Amino acid sequence: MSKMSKKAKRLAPGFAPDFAPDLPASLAVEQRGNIAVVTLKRPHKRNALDDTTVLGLQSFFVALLKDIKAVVLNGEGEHFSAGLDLTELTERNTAEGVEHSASWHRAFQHIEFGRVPVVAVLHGAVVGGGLELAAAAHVRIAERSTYYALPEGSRGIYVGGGASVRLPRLIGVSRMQEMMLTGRTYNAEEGYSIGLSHYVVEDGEGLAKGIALAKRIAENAPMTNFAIVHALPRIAEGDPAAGYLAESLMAAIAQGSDEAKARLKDFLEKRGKKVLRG
Ligand code: 1HE
Repeated sequence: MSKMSKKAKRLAPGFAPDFAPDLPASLAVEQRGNIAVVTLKRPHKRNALDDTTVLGLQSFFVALLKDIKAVVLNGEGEHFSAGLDLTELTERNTAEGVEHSASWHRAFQHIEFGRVPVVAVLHGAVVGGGLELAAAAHVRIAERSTYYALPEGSRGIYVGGGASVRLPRLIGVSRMQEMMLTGRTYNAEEGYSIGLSHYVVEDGEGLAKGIALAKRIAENAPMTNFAIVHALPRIAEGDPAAGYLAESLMAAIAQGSDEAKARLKDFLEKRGKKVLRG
């Protein structure tokens, strides 16, 4: 077991053995009865999702103990997540780009089609890959500070963490196209009205609401939750595998362009625009 996982366990006493295997420092887990609360813990980077964090999420959801009946996912600091860690994107070739996108798909599949329902508690920026992560959860609660955007368009890249499949389910293809084309941001209330969240709550109240909903979900019969999580989307929508493959290919092709490289360099060297509220 790594040093980091020991640290995560020390921070959250009462874990069953192997409850949080190999968790990176960018994730914290706390068990509250039959609920697990997972926190993105990279606030100095606005919870940007690097490979280590994405793999850590996958490990956590794969290894979930039997007595956990629902998970709450949230983020520390001012923002839920600033999306993909752009420092990791600069020098990938096309094959590496496809694999990178596929690795997000695998990790987020373990959230969407894991053993238990997941409630995401959102605040601040929920942008790019941060929105893709939120979309993999089953219930979304937005604090009033939440804003949503898909800045991939302005960075010269394309979504790669499942948004092509999951976001149209929530808001429709047309709204997603418009968001990406124009760089539009939606605030918490607007996001609620178009289907990005199921609830809007006051700032600071999201976690309590998330835990309350998770406890309610945990009371359902396990097979009912299994059917809702695993069967319902497949019955309603068929198999999205072709969508993920097409997204990985498009993400890798877009990332490989000189234009993308120049724009990512601009952000990392502080010339690119931040994703601010509309
Ligand atoms: C980052 C990232 C990041 C912040 N990757 N390092 N995502 C974006 O295009 C969003 C980019 N981020 C922003 O627009 C802003 O950071 C925020 C509006 C979210 C927050 O602003 P602010 O003023 O609170 O923070 P900051 O000063 O911009 O950032 C603090 C630090 O976090 C700074 O690093 P530092 O070393 O200078 O302190 C930033 O560089 C760093 N940081 N966001 C890397 N995203 C699977 S495909 C998915 C594709 C995408 O997700 S594209 C969308 C990427």
